[in-house]
Amino acid sequence: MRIKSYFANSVEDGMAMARAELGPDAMLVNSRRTSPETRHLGDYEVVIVTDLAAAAEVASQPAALPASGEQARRGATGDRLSADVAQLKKELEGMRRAMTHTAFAPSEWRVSPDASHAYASLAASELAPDLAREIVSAAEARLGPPLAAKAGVPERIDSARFERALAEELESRIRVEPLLGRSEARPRIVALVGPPGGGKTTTLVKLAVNYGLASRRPVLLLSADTHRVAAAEQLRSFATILGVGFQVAETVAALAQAIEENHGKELIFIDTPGLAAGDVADFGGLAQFLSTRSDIDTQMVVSSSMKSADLSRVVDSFEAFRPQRLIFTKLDETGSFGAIFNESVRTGKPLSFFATGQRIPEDLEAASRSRLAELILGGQGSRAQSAA
Ligand SMILES: Nc1nc2c(ncn2[C@@H]2O[C@H](COP(=O)(O)OP(=O)(O)O)[C@@H](O)[C@H]2O)c(=O)[nH]1
Ligand SMILES: [Mg+2]
Repeated sequence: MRIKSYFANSVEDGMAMARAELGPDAMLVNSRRTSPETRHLGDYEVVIVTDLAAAAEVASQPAALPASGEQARRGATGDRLSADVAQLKKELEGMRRAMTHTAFAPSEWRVSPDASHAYASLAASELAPDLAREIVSAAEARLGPPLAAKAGVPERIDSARFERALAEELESRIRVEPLLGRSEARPRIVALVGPPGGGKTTTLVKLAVNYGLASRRPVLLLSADTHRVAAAEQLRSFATILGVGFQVAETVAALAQAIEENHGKELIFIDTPGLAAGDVADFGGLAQFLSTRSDIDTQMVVSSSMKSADLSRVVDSFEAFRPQRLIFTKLDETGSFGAIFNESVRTGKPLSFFATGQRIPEDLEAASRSRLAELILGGQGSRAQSAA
């Protein structure tokens, strides 16, 4: 960028001088009447720039540019002026950045860049705005009362301490229960419900291997998924490969009977049909059965790549099943993990397991608070790793 001041008796004359010296792309960015000290150089000071992008930025400055008697030489380069403009540009850039941040930041916050940056990253993880705000404020409160910061001067806070406080605030709001079964009830009976394609069957098999076969517990896989042809067959093949018991239950009565007959098993997993929101009402019998049996632990399986609003709708549509816990799948398919957090906070349901890929049985993790906080805080663009 080249900036020069020209002094002339009219703006047109000043422009003509500039074009003669700098070429046709010289652009006027500012003109004003000269001060009494510089009047002898001409009636007008005309500030010219040859870089168009810079011109656009400089032109937006309403304030007149400073000039002094010494530098005001007719047709001379305004070295000081350039320095002033550069300084002004820097300040403007800083202000612009601060304004973007404060557009997000609620006014009760300290003037802390860390806080507005934290808010921006939580928002980027798709954490609900009210939760993000609450968490950032709480993290700030952990740092103690604000130091006596001058008005408008950003308060310096210990960034590492603030990040820890932020992670702790996130973690304190996450409930996890990586459990299978209802308290003392034996056998442990787990039913997985959820929309189609969420990963119920895959996750069920992963759970059966990791928590059944791996510790030599007798396992039964029960398919109540008679909605789709071949759905039960998928589970039957897995059962055959794993060498565990398998039964299909066509009706609720058959399901109850299969459970009754297999009281000697330690773990019973029930696979259910994938239901779209509109189908849930058609499965009232199954919902009634699963939600009223005090020995059945019903868990809802949903994909973490769903948008928060859709997730809420889907989870709400399964309320007739009274799922006690949430299993999130496909963490490997998303870069923003806020929806998992939002939904767990909204419903008050604890998180039980995370599925992180298609590999059976490796891609399964017990849900952990620190893991989710880490994904949310460092999650943009990073991928979930498998627990294998
Ligand atoms: N990438 C990825 N794919 C998954 C995960 N869990 C399940 N899937 C895939 O999602 C598809 C549907 O899974 P399935 O278990 O049949 O879903 P269901 O209809 O709920 O029983 C299959 O192709 C699975 O391999 C996961 O955690 N990550
Ligand atoms: Mg299935």
